[in-house]
Order: sequence, then C-alpha cells, then structure tokens
Amino acid sequence: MKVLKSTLAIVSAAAVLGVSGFAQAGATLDAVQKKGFVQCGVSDGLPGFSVPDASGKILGIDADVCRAVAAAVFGDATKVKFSQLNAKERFTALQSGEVDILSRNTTMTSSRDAGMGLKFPGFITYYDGIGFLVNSKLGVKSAKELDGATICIQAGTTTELNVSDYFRGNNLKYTPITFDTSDESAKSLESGRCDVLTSDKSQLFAQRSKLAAPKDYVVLPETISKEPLGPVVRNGDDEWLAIVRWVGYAMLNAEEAGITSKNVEAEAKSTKNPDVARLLGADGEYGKDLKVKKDWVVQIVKQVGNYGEVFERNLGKSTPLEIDRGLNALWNNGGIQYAPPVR
Ligand SMILES: N[C@@H](CCC(=O)N[C@@H](CS)C(=O)NCC(=O)O)C(=O)O
Repeated sequence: MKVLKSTLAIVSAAAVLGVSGFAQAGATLDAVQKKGFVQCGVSDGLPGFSVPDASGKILGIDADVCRAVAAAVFGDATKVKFSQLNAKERFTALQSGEVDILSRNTTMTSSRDAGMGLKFPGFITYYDGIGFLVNSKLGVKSAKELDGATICIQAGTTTELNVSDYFRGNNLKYTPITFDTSDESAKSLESGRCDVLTSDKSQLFAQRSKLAAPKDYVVLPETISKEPLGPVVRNGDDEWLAIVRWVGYAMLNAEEAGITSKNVEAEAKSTKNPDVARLLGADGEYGKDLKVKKDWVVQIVKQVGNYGEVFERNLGKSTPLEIDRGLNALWNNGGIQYAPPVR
C-alpha cells in the first residue's frame, strides 16, 4: 500500500512537473481544474487549524484557506480533498505533487522558502511563536527555570531547532524526547515522562484543553521564536502561487472593508466604495489577472468568510481555544495583518 502510494505520488509529480523537471506556470491550476478539486495537505489533527469533526469534515483555519482557494477557482468551497500529514511527511507530499497546497501550521523560513523547491506565497494565516506547557506541580514560573528539564518535542519541526537555540543561548541543559505526533507528546506529558511540552503557542492551549486535568498545567509567559504560519506551494508555478497569495489577501481586505459572509452579496450589487467595487468584481477584471472567477472574492467571503470570521469561528473566544487576535489583528486595529490592495 505504502509502495503504491509513493508510486502514485511520483507519477502525479511527473504530470505536474512535466518532463523538464521544472513546474511550469499554470500547470497546477490546469491540473486542479481538470481533476475538479484542490488537494490540500493539512495536519493530522490540530484543534483550530485542521481537525476532523464527528462526521469526518475537517474544521480549522488551515482547512478554510484551502476552501477559500476552491471558492476562487471553482466558485465552490467544497471542491477540496484533504490529506492529513504529519510534520515529517508534509514537504515531500508537496514536492512530489501529492498535494497542490500545504496548509499545515507551517512556519515560513528562508531554507524552506528557497532551499526545498517550495515557495511561501506570503499570506500568513497565523503569526505564532514557540512556548512551553508545564505541570504546575513543578512550581516553574519562567522558561529560564527549566534547566535540566525533559522536554517533549515533535520531530521534523522548527520547534526542535528553536528550543535547542534557546537553551544553548541561555546556558541551560535539557533532554529532548521527540515524537511524530502531538498526541504522543501530550500523553508523555501526562504520564510524567517529560516535564515540559513545547510547540507553537496556539497549540499549547489546544493540547492543554485535551488533557484529563487541564487546570494542572500552565503555559509559561515566554515566546521564544517567531513562527509565521502560512500556506506553501511548489516553486516554479507563479500563477498558482499568485492565486493562493491573493486568496489570503482577499480575505484580509474583505475584513478591513467590513465585508462579511452576511453582507457580501448586497455590497457587491450596491457598493459606492471604489475599493470594495474592485475587491468584489463590480469594477475591473482583477479575477481575470489571476485566472479565477470574476466574483472570486464574493464566493470566498460568502462561502468561507472574511479573515476575521474564519479566525473567530476556528480559534476565537467562542471556541475552546479562546485565542484573542493579538498579532493577528488587522494593522489598523493593533495587529500586524496587512494585505496589499486588490487593484
Ligand atoms: N510551525 C512548526 C511546527 C509545526 C508542527 O508540526 N507542530 C506540531 C506540534 S503543534 C503539530 O502540528 N502536530 C500535529 C500532529 O502531528 O498531529 C513548523 O512548521 O515546523
């Protein structure tokens, strides 16, 4: 089965990349249109980002980024299939052509953007940073007190390197225990095999909420790294990269303009605001530049939501994660989410 899966991956990679071995501009959009759906790589279960509900539907902000791309390309946000990938599998799945987009809490770094045949379109789904979750019995108040700790970490992540830098930089010792999934790390924290669980901070809250006694654990105040999480595509297909980039920016611009899933259709018909008219396809042919539908932003916002709606639904105060917007607020509201304009 495994062999069959990788053979298929190579065959489909060859189809996408062409005989020259380089992805051609437009090849991904052509292939996506031909098969009728976007194949989207997500995590294998991270609340708020991508997690299956009881019916198997994948919920989360990462999954919704792919739905928004499908809404722009097909006018139908349901035309997505998901591949659940762990941290170690994710880049090979994208490089081989098994998925069209990787939208899996993946940190943008220079080596991933320039050294792996991949590209980050630049839309940041969520500005994150690494933190530490500890059993409150340890009585630790700061990461600086973690000298000698045993730390559970996920293999194949930026977390491994950033934690190593932090401890070395602060002259502290630690023993890492690495796992392939976050569930294994959480179990080891509960059993006491490790003193500390470390990951992107958004996930510490989610992981704590899943423990048998969440109140026994505290998230330490430090954030030790920058983890800008965003979608990734293959290098060499600028058209596909532009679609993913501008779908993300469109969601931010819609929030900034006060366009929501509730009012978007009415605004598309009646707006007198030139920015909104361009964004919603009432003025100009901006969808055509991207080779997507004229009403691409209307479909994204109507079917998936603007950025703020997607954030609140998946991560916000009404969810078990209860994350506030923080850095992920819009630039004109105290955050750093700033999208270039559609025009
Ligand atoms: N953002 C980091 C970490 C990504 C990562 O894989 N994090 C873990 C811990 S939060 C995860 O997603 N685990 C989910 C799983 O494997 O089920 C990166 O890009 O390397």
